[in-house]
Amino acid sequence: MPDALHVGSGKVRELYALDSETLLLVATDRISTFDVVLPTEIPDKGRVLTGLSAFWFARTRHIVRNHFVALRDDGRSLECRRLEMLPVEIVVRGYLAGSGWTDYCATGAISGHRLPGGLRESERLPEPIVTPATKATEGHDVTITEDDAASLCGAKPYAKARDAALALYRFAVEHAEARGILLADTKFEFGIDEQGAVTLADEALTPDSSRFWPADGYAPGAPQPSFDKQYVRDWCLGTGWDRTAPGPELPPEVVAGTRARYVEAFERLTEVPFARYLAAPDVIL
Ligand code: Q0Z
Repeated sequence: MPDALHVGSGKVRELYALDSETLLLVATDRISTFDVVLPTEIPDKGRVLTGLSAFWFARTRHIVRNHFVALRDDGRSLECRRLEMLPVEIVVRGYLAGSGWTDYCATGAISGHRLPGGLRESERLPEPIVTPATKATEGHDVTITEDDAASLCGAKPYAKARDAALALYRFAVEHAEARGILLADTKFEFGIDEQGAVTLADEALTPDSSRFWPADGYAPGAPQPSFDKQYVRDWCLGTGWDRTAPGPELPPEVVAGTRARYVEAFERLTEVPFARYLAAPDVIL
């Protein structure tokens, strides 16, 4: 990236500044499981995630404005407007999974939302709930109440971001369900643009920022298999790996099987053949 300044790294993404008002988000082919980045890459995983983000940005502009500026021809890099980020992540949950299930079991509530008794793991909630979290620089994000999020963001910006997050989630759930994918939960980030407007940022509605489950075989009462990562998780645990770094190298058949699941998610959700995206990424817009 000779003409860009590196400004940040995530576990599987890199962030560059192109000029004072524009950033470049680059999705790599790195994959993490059980919070460990594996030594083996999944070819095109970054392109799948960037293409999916761009797809959702292009189709949800009627719900809320977003930071998207352009897709680069490499298919994995997205130019975006630099925003003043809100200091919380906005998680929307439609099903009881992950830390939501853990919190419900311990307290009967998630992020201050009191839920009916007797719900099972992975069960659909009566209504989607918003469970904001602080952004930890290291370790796990911490779920906070909506009142705490409103104090951190300002009441009006928080209310706008939360309403947008719920509307985005409902839109994506309906789109995905019609294509055989359950969107159990997802995490959004918002910022404030130069005009003071709450704006959707970061990646959106990708398998790395969401739980995608195959609708086929959905059965509450147990954890559901991840649409994209289940093959990697099962194989890694099958080696006897203790979930500490470094993770195991993946054999070629596990790499190929996992790549195929990411590409399948892309094609089901976008209805664009992945080869067409690779040839000309703008077909997704
Ligand atoms: C996103 C992140 C990544 C490391 C900052 N439009 C924006 N304006 C200002 N800041 C951001 C954005 Cl998207 C922003 N992150 C998350 C992404 C690598 C961290 F690729 N941090």
